[in-house]
Amino acid sequence: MKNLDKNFNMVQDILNKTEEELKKMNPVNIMVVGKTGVGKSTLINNLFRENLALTGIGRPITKHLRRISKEGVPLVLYDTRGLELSLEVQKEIKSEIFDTIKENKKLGIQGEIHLAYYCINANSSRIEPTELELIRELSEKLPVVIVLTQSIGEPAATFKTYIENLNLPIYGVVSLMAENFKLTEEMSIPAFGLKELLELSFEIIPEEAKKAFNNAQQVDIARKANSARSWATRYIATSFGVGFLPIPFSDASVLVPMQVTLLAHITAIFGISMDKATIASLVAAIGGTGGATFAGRYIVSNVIKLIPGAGTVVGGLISGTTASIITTALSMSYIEVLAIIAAGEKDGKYPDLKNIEQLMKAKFQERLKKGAKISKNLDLTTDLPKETNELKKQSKKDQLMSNFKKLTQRKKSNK
Ligand SMILES: Nc1nc2c(ncn2[C@@H]2O[C@H](COP(=O)(O)OP(=O)(O)OP(=O)(O)O)[C@@H](O)[C@H]2O)c(=O)[nH]1
Ligand SMILES: [Mg+2]
Repeated sequence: MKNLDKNFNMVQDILNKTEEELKKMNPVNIMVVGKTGVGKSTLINNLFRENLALTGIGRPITKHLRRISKEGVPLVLYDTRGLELSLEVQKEIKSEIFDTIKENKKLGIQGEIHLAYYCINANSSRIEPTELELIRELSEKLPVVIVLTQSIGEPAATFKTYIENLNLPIYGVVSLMAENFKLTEEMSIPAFGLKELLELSFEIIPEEAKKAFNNAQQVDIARKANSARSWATRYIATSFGVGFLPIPFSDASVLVPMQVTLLAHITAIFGISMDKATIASLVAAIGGTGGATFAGRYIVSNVIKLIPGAGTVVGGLISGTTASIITTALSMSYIEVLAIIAAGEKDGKYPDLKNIEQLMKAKFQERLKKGAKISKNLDLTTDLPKETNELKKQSKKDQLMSNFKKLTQRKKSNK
């Protein structure tokens, strides 16, 4: 374990592991159907991370179908084009759509298309028979949600009611405005409805695709944080719960691979575009090394000092509780900071690295103190209640005293 202390590059490891996790993640596959200009790309760019319709790699898989994906985002989109053209073309598109659905179905849960958004401009106020036919036929193969795009005011609401009354075999109708709609220089209609679409989609897609969908979406950051928190809590409980044998401080670096796994998995659950520099700042905040090279023992010995009652580094032990306080503080503060970064990223703002480092440091210390407070009745080197240890010490003293007395009495009687 000693060599782990030396030049252990935690940052690169977190990045590699996150990438590995992402590769293992089943992607979520969504088809986006609708005439040109209704707002398919705008919807995609606002619902998912990384301006996918703009920056993703679009590859034509048939004449009228494009497959959009991007490395690091576990999402595959199928975007239609030309639906507004002649009936001839519409027929072609239809057969392309159904062929693609069929082909993908053969690939199993990982490759099949999980959901279709059928986009209609809310201001069109009418839907053509050919579109209705396509929606009906599509619904036989996939769960379909009708998305009413660019919804404004009363006419959009009336159109929604009209569509709902058609009793189509769909999963729902969602009205939305994917991006703030500017009316004048001073006035705009704020975006709405994306969260509703997200929640409905989560109900529809199979369990296997939910993790990827949560990673790819950028609308509900709290949802990402909650899912990361509950995973981390479970991981920590199983790692440091009953059966964890206290480890000597000198072996503290055994905790580092665990911490790498933890941070990488949290990053993968969250779905966030972080580069090496950002992770380095986060790691520097807790390791205090200021660089990418991370020494496992350094964090433990420095962190231990921050936990009241955790004992001293020299010759001490790290109990399950101490390990769990450190790791919980690490994960929870990391998640808090990721949430802040993600919220900024959505608005195209990237926080200053120095600020990230300071924020992480502050959150981490706050969490450590909180953890130590909760466990203030425990001896943090053994996990036994403090009173028990006191009692043990007392009884040891008593025994020594009585032994001493016996000895001195024996000596006296020998005289
Ligand atoms: N403000 C605002 N504008 C929107 C919204 N949706 C669509 N638009 C406008 O409509 C235009 C067309 O939207 P796109 O998202 O490109 O439409 P599309 O369905 O992808 O069109 P094609 O790629 O040609 O099939 C955009 O340039 C926006 O100006 C929205 O939610 N808010
Ligand atoms: Mg488009």
